[in-house]
This record gives sequence, C-alpha cells and structure tokens, in this order.
Amino acid sequence: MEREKSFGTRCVHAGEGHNPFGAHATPIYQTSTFVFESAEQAAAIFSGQPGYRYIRSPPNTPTHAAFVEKICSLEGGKAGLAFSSGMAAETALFLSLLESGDHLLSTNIIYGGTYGLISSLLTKFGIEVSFVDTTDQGQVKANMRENTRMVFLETPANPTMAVSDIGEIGRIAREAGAITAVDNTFATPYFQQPLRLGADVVVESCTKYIGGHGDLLGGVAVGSNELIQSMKRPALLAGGTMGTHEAWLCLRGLKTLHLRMARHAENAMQLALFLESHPKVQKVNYPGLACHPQHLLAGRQMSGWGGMLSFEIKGGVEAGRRLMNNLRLCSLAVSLGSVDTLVEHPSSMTHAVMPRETRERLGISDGLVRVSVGIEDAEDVLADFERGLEMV
Ligand code: LCS
Repeated sequence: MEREKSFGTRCVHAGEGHNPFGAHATPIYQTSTFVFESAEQAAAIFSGQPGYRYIRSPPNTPTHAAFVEKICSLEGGKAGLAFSSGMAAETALFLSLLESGDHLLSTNIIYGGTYGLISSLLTKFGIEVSFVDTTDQGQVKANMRENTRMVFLETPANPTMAVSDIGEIGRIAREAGAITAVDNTFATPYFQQPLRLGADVVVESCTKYIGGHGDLLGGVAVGSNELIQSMKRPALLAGGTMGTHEAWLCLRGLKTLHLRMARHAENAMQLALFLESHPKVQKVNYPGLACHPQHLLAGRQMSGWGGMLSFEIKGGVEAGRRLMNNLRLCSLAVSLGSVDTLVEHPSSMTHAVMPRETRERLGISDGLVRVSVGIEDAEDVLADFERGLEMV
C-alpha cells in the first residue's frame, strides 16, 4: 500500500488534479445546475447514484468536491459536507442527528453563536440540552442521561482556551450510545485531528483558519461515510450550502494551512510569553503556557498550541477598552484565523449573548481580551501591544 503523504503535502495536493483541459488550478464551477446526458441519467442521479445535479445538493459542484476531498484528507475523515457558515454546519449536524426528546451534552465554554443555537433554538424543538465543564470527565459522566445522543465539544474553547480530552470523552459517550462531535475551528487539523482521537464527526468554521485570509464565510462537517450520509438530506433541505467561490477560496486557503498555522502558533507563543511577564496583565490563557490548567493534555492531543489566546488585563473593562482603542497594527474585530492580528472583547462582543452570571462563572470576565494572532513579524505585533499597554 502506498504510504500516506505527509500533512503539508496533502494541504497542497489532496483533492486537486481532477480538472478538464489540463487546468492546473481547480476551476470555479460557477453554475447553479447541471445538464444531464439523458432522462435516464437524471433519474439515476436523483435516486442516489453519484453525480452532480443542482448546487444545493451535495456534492454541489466539482469545486466543492475538490475542497471536501482536501479537508477530509486533512481531518482523516471519509466524507464531508460544505456549508455556508460554521453555524450552518452546526445547525445541520444537530438537526440531522438529534430529535425531539434527545439530550445534547455540550461544553459550557463555547462560541457565543453556538451557545445561542443550542440554548435557544434547539430547545424550541424539544431537544434537552446541558452545558457541562467538559475539562472534567467526572462531570461529563455524571451528566450523561439515558437519552443522551450527542456530546458536543469545543476544544480549545472560545474564548478561554479550555481544553477537553477528546479520546476519553469519546469513550464515555460511546459507552453510553452517544456520538461525539468536535468543533475543531481553533486548532484546525494541523494541530488536532479529533476523528483520529476517537470523535465521530468534526465541524469547523471555514471563515477562520481554513479560508485563512478573513475574506469569506463558510463551514464544513467531516466524518464517516455513514454519518455524513445521514446528514446529506437534512443539509440539502436546510439549504445552507457553501457558495462555489467560497469553496474555491477554501481550497486555495488550505494549500498553505500548514505554513500559516506554524507561524500563527510561533507568534502566539511569543505574544503569550510577553503578556505573561507584563505587569499590567493578570492572567494569560494559552495552552502552550505551563500555567494553563490543561497544558499536559493539550500537549498529548494537539501537535502544537495554536494561534489563539486570551488574557485578563488589570483594571478590568476600562483598561481593556483603552488597550483595544490604542492598538495601531492589530485590528479591533471579531472573527479569527486571518493572516492579520485581530483583537476583541468577548463579554461585550462574541459572548454577549451569554447571561452575565454564566460568563463570570466560566471565566469570561469583563476584563478578558481575546487575540487571534496573525502571521505578521512577531516583533511588530509585540511592539503594538507594548505601546497599547503603556497607554492603559
Ligand atoms: N465555532 C467556533 C469555535 C467559532 O469561533 C465560530 C465563529 C463558529 C463556530 C461559527 O462560525 P461562522 O458561522 O461564523 O462561520 N466565531 C466567531 C468569533 O469568535 N468571532 O466572530 C465569529
């Protein structure tokens, strides 16, 4: 059997090369529909034979198929689906695999949008939900119910960088007859491959590191043939399909994922160390620091620490505001995973949807500032923070 190519080679080559006319780059198939050779062929495709038929129907277009093949190769999954956003991927995941009366156990520290989807939308359809500290396997075990069908993990978690043990929780879920879904947006397959660790399905916002340049909205789900097959029809019916141009941008973005992620992480480590030693900073959340509560676990299940960090500034929300208003190179913006450094304030922005008591209990304080560290030269990012902190 041929040796599986290394990760970086798969970033560049996987999914590529099925092009007509010898085109070197995969074309953007900017078409809504596909012309059938015959009525018989159309009927066969509509009854389940592989083939393209209409852009909303997976495999959508050959551009989508190339992107899905590449991300599957990187995540170690057999099949995947491309969505219009990370939220659309999560919505399709939950609507496909859960029904009224089922219980979903979710990480308590998650992206605010996901929190809103689970806490206010799923519950409208009779799905029971609980938010649990999944960094503690005892709590996961204690909160599994007879009707628990899915455990949803976000690790590292947005915005506190809490890390949950995918392998161990996957085992607890499996024993209870539940599947494990992991949001891999922060780590990306470069640093963490949940399916290889024992998860059943991975979802990811492509808006972030997969696209990588802060210029698109997209999402993806990757898993086994069987699981993705069961999501296909709900995905088609819910209608949140990725656009073709976005699929092409994701395909192109992934070609440099390995280079970008290495640099994001290198810069994040430098910034984390700088902030950790700064007198105006109370606490830094970065899995690469020895003080991170799950530093050892992160070292076991991730091959690096990623490009995201958050920190608490002394002086709370006012000090945080002054810092954010005084950065010049780094932008004050939500989203993450772009080539440039983005800074935001979770309690008033990405996580404002969470009730204040919940946020405070989870460590999402008003003084917490989140940084998506870019791939600039680190000294310039550090200098910007140094200057900004002087103004606090
Ligand atoms: N999962 C995680 C971990 C996220 O951080 C986000 C968005 C999503 C899913 C949803 O993806 P989308 O639909 O936006 O593609 N996170 C954002 C954030 O932290 N700031 O702005 C969006």
